[in-house]
Amino acid sequence: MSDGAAAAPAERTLPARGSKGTVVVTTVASDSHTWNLVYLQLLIEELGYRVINLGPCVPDDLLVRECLETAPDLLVVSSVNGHGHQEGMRMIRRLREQPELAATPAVIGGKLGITDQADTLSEQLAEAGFDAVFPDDADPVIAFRSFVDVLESSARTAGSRALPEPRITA
Ligand code: B12
Repeated sequence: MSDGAAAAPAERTLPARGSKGTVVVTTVASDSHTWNLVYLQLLIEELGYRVINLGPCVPDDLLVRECLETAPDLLVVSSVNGHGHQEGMRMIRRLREQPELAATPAVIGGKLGITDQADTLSEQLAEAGFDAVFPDDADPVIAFRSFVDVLESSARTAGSRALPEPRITA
């Protein structure tokens, strides 16, 4: 840089692609799978949102920092390596401890455990603070799209950050 101006990260200099708001897409700290994140980014962009995709293996501290900085309209956590339940519980508690993030809509989905107890795991994740849980044994993408629809219509009628009733899809 010859003029001494600091270059901002490319992601932050892009104009918002969608007009509806910003969605942070992330996984948990141990999870190195990436195609799930790419898939979700494309899906959410198609729904009209700007997406900040944090990529694989995101430590809790980094996620909290990013969410505090960007104040997303929705946080989407995806995990497929089998640790999503365990690490998602820890992650959402860390986020909800921050007053600024206490009401941020947050969902989690994917292959959340290594047993077939999706119902129990989903209930625990919802109790810990997720607004919706989309385990992979149902039709998570269809359920997610209708969650976003409800989120948008509640925001329109009740002001921003209005949430649908907590829900679990299994
Ligand atoms: C490719 C792959 C890898 C690649 C990843 C490369 C990369 N750059 O991503 C590599 C080889 C690195 C890899 C590593 C491992 N993998 Co792997 N991997 C796969 C594989 C074959 C495909 C995953 C994929 O890309 N799918 C395509 C994407 C688009 O689909 P998806 O991930 O299923 O996501 C969909 C849904 O889950 C859903 N979804 C996901 N998240 C969310 C979130 C929300 C909110 C919603 C609504 C929906 C949603 O929507 C997506 C689109 O339909 C799967 C098996 C399979 N056939 O699924 C195993 C699989 C995910 N891997 C598995 C495992 C165990 C591992 C390892 C732990 C293996 C090991 N012992 O080292 C490591 C992970 C290490 C780590 N630290 O995470 C297991 C997980 C088991 C479980 N959860 O019960 C699987 C299921 C294989 C198996 N049958 O055992 N893996």
